Amino acid sequence: MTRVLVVDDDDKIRTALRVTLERSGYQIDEASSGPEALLKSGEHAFDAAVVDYHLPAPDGLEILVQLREIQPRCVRLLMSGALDLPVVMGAVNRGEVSRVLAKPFGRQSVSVAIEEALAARNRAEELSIGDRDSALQGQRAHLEECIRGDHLRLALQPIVEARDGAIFGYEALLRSQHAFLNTPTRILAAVEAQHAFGRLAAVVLTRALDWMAVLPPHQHLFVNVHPHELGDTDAVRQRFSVLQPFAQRVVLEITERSSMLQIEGWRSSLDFLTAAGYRIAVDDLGSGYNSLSMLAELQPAFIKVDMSIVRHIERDERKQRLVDLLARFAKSTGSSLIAEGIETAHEADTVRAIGVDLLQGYLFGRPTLTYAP
Ligand code: G
Ligand code: MN
Repeated sequence: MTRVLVVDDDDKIRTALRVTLERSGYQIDEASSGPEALLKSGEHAFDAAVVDYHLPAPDGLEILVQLREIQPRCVRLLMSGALDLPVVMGAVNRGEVSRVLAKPFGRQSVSVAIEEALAARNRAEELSIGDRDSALQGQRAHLEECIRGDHLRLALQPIVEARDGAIFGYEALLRSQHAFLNTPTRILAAVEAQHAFGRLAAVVLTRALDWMAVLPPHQHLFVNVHPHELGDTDAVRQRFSVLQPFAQRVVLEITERSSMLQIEGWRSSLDFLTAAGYRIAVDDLGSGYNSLSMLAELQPAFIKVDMSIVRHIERDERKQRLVDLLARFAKSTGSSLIAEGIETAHEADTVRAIGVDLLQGYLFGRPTLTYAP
């Protein structure tokens, strides 16, 4: 049943409205003041509120503005006299009021106005659901086009040895030539919304295979793996079979940005991958996510310190202490420490002196779509 809150300080008008509206089949609650109205709107959900403008403060408009916050779906009708027109027009234009009942009004016109306002609300809600559906469908079409249409590439960024600058390998970074899904963030958002992590992963692994055919045989390829790809171990086994001949030279970078440890099946997938010869890197360590537990759980062969810790490390003793701690942790657990996002010689010199094994960043090379040794 449609539930209506009637607010007026005039007892006679309130009672008259109750009688009329009850006759039209509504359930009525009454309030004689703003505070009482707001109290009731905290207790029950109303479909509509019919409020007199002329009330001792808060006036009818102020009540409706607050009601919009408390119950956004409740349609708001304001009863007002002709003299209030300028104020009331502003409120309608700002969307604070759905309908105005200009006094004096006939009894029937109140229920007609309520019905019209409710119908308008329902139409608007259906339209917005329709909008959301068609946006999702458009996104699905774009993603499909992006994946099937061969728009995805892996750019290579060098990772060099700290001791002599020799190229140890490259990180493969997703790039897109699609007109709309043209950044990694947009692609990942679409993949997440469309539950298409496995499909993206399959494309990435195929592109990674292309690079393995190009890279010199002593160099490594670091491939970013999204935790959501790891939920289905059988699918993982199948997808990675194309890269199997190169497993010893492929490092899988896993970030804790999306909380892998909560994904069921990650451990058996990683057990399979490490048994197959792939090595694991913990990515973005220090970026503010829960990566310490990843270090404890994964026993990674590589640890990548996030660029936020590398930035201006030469001026910051605490950052130096932190990297020193990680360098000693890496040494004692048999893993290699990589510093990411190095942009200046100062940063490179500082992390090298601390004992970081491998360096990556614009200073040594930007990601490029062509192989340039
Ligand atoms: O999360 P992950 O570490 O995989 O992200 C690497 C990102 O950092 C890539 O988008 C890459 O283009 C970017 N990047 C690589 N080197 C540098 C650098 O030296 N400085 C900055 N600002 N970004 C970098
Ligand atoms: Mn990475």
